[in-house]
Amino acid sequence: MHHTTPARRPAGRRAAERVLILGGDGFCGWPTALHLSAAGYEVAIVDNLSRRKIDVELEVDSLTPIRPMSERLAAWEAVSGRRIVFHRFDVARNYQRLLDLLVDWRPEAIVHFAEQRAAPYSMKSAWHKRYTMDNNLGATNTLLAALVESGVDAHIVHLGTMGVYGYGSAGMKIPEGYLTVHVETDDGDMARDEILYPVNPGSVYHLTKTQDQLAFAFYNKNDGIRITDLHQGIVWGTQTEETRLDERLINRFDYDGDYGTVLNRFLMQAAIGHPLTVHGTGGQTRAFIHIQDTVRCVALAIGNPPATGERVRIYNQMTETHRIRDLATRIAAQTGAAIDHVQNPRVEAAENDLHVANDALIALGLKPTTLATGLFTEVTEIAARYAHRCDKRRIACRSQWRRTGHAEVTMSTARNTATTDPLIQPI
Ligand code: NAD
Ligand code: USQ
Repeated sequence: MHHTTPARRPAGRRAAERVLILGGDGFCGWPTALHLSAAGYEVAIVDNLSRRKIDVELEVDSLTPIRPMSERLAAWEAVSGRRIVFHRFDVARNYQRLLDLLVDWRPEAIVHFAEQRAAPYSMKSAWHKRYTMDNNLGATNTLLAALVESGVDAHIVHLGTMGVYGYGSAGMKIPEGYLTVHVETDDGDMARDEILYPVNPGSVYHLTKTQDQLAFAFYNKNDGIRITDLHQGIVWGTQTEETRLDERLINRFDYDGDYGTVLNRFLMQAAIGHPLTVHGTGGQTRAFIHIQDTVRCVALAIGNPPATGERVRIYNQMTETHRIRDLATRIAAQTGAAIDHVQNPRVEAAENDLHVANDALIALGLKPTTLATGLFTEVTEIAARYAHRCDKRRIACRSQWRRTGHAEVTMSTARNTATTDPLIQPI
């Protein structure tokens, strides 16, 4: 291992100059890397390209033609004159590579996107549950342990999820991470405390994010690691100011039953004349944010790091909430698409209300981009333009949260291959 002396930073510079982006080839990570590079940060990406390999496993591809990493980076340099460095390795498994990189490059901020992020993928089979847990908890703990070992005082900005809270609340707005509780002590007094908001994950993927929270709380308390955990809602949209500069920079667009998220799926379905696939009654209410706001929020978090000794900061990174059937009705009214109420493959509440506090990012200067016809049009146009790349066989959500009958469970346990998805084989 060779260690170089870090370049000295001139006094009076901003909170971070060098930003390491773990998972920087993904849907949120790539536009974030470009946004930060355009803003003048020195950016390096780490990614093991697992997301591209999962496309191979699922026999699907991003609707938009994403380019190989070397082409992406060359295009960015040609367009902006700025370089982004790429390191290909597995954050969960390659501790030494990560440690060396931290010690050599000494980033001031690390954005952590490097996790398996699809709830349906995490529920496909025992293999997928184990992979998601191993990968996500492994990546987070490896990062935290390596950061402690390196002695580098970098601020971690992690992408968490609104799903850690579940999607209901006891008649109150979901606060930003912490809940104030009043507890009766043994001598009858009332003690006030703040605890992490009780978790209520809806999938193995969401479960990993609830466990990430505990890891952050621990390393923050024990080692003083400075962390901002962004509890993000469902991201929609495709392009940002930077990704639309050149077609070779285009962002990925997932439409398949595992990785496609609901609003982008509906917009894409409308564009190709497919009925909108509402799960059950569509009474589920969820939080949303546009991809352009995702990259702005990450930049705001980097620019406003916690002080030394401060507890983990948790921000709810969402701009609005919508009921699924209302989204479908709105898109159908605009495009003439049909609505199909399909059987819900998930175990989730059929109807819920959702009220969320998001004051912290607004106070830092976020100007929310809310659902507007113009933005719908942008996504629909992207979808229409690349409709020829759509494989309609991949639209249905085949990943089931629960086996349907006891007999099936017994059989599946014996063979360890239970699945309704013909693509899934035990690995
Ligand atoms: P994505 O799958 O497109 O990107 C994740 C990237 O991380 C991929 O490029 C993948 O190859 C990489 N990666 C995964 N495991 C890795 C590992 N062990 N080592 C190195 N690289 C690894 O997902 P995304 O939509 O960009 O999401 C990024 C983060 O934001 C995730 O943590 C996700 O939970 C969170 N998030 C996403 C959404 C959304 O709607 N997309 C919403 C809320 C939160
Ligand atoms: N749904 C439909 N029809 C579809 C697809 C989904 O009705 O065709 C429903 C689902 O049943 C669910 C809701 O839409 O009730 C949202 O599903 P989704 O796939 O859009 O989002 P989800 O699985 O929750 O996961 C996504 C991201 C994940 C992130 C999460 C934020 O993939 O990484 O953490 O959104 S949140 O939802 O706030 O937890």
